[in-house]
Amino acid sequence: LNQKGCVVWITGLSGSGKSTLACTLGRELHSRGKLSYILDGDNLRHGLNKNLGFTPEDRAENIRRVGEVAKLFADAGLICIASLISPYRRDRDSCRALLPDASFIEVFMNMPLELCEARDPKGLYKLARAGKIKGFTGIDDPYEPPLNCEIEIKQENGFCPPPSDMAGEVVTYLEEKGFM
Ligand code: GGZ
Repeated sequence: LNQKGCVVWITGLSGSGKSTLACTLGRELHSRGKLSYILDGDNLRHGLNKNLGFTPEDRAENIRRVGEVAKLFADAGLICIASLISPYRRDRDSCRALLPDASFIEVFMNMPLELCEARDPKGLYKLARAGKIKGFTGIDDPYEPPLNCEIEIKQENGFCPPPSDMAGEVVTYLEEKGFM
């Protein structure tokens, strides 16, 4: 019985495809009989983190809480998929430090801002450009790309890989590292 849990931490801009990857990966793991749980930043902000905004301090607290919860799931033997912008390197690194070596798998959705902004699924970039949202990641708040992530997802020949390919890449990594 393999019960070694881990955290798959998906970071990237709003609209970079984090939630889509999280969902696709969750379904793929389920179909392979692996227990997983998705912690999605946007969802958690309706409950656990509803008292937090988007100042650097609030984002740090948001990431810290999700990191602690993710650790609990991993301790319980699950593959915990966390999907948050998590724009600041030090906040992500603090979460990594909570987990045993190799069980924090950072996945960087390295999509160009122009692509995310063109997608603009909720119209938030438009509002940010108009100055109606202040401190929006990628517009007037920084995104610090990982320096040594485990997996980087990016466009190839100008095309975004299909979510099933992205999830497949993560699954292969999890297999190689003995998490499934
Ligand atoms: C970034 C914001 C902001 C600001 C609201 N900056 O793409 P979405 O809409 O659905 O998901 C984003 C979500 C970000 O929540 P996270 O918990 O992932 O952020 S962080 O890790 O930085 O704490 C976005 C929406 O909230 N949103 N205002 N100013 N994204």
